[in-house]
Amino acid sequence: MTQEMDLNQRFEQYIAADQKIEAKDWMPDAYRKTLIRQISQHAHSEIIGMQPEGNWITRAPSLKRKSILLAKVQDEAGHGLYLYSAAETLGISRDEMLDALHTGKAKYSSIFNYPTLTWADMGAVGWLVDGAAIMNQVPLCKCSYGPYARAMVRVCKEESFHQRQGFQIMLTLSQGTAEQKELAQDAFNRWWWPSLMMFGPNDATSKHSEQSMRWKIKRFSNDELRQRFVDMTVPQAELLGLTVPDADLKWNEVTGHYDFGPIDWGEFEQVVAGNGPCNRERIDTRVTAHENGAWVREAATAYAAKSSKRASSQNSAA
Ligand code: FAQ
Repeated sequence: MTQEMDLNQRFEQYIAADQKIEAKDWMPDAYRKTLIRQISQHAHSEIIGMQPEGNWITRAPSLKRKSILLAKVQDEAGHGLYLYSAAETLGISRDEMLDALHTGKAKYSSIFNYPTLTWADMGAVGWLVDGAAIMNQVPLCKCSYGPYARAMVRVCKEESFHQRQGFQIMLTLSQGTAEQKELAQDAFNRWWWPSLMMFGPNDATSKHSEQSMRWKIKRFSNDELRQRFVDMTVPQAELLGLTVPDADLKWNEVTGHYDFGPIDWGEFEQVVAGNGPCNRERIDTRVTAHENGAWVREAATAYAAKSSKRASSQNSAA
């Protein structure tokens, strides 16, 4: 009991001193549990997030756009892998995490349950979804858990490239024909509110924020980050010549921030509960891809077993 108290005290000292907690360090069960929850949800979001954009690889308007989109979608797969690896350091296996995703027990970001209807959606997703992801994830580079914080550094660099390529698609469309500008506006209209929902429930109802901020997993609350995102994105929309789909949006001289209209939390809850426009399709596609990849996993396991047998027989011969 006293030993646990000492360990806890040391853990708290590390957190207070902004020192990283590493995989082999003692940590409270609840800290471990919430990290597994957040990191695995984050990993699931990255790999499910490949689907809405993967949908447009075969229909990109040029070879250049196709290769850029292909590279972006591959980056998201890589982010999933770093994050699954970071979560594994906490003592959960990749199979357990994937099983939770496939059986609907684990969450992933609500944003990926919306359809990508036109090419302009590739612009809107890059600009808004990756933009929101960066806003949320840059502070995670300073998360108290070392393996998560380090994974986020590379993820953020790549997300920042993704955001710029999305903005560039929006810029091209909004400076194009009237029809192209209309496509950009339509995509903006459909992705704006779901992007604000990505930051999670408002501070009054967010159940994990307070504790996660105390542990320095999260550095800012959901509402703080959402507000920063609005403040950053509105001038970008002006530059594009697009209209933010919010009649209540206005600059507030007193606070120095944009005021924005109410978020439809009913819609958010429905999407998180599995009833969004594409929830079923996303999981079905993921499960099918996993099943189709069974032979690759079996071959890789057999190869690894053979290699380690060869290595151990060479060792014993030497
Ligand atoms: N969707 O108490 P809080 C990307 C859940 S990656 C679904 O506020 P917390 C890259 C939450 O899990 C995007 N569920 O929770 C990309 C919790 O449920 P639980 C993903 C949501 O953890 C771009 C409950 O509501 N990014 O975009 C959502 O303190 C383009 C209560 O919420 C991350 O995961 C939501 N939007 O704060 C890829 C970043 N929001 O677990 C492809 C890391 C909340 O009790 C293409 N995660 N919930 O069952 C975080 O920063 C946090 O986990 C939050 C939520 C901010 C998402």
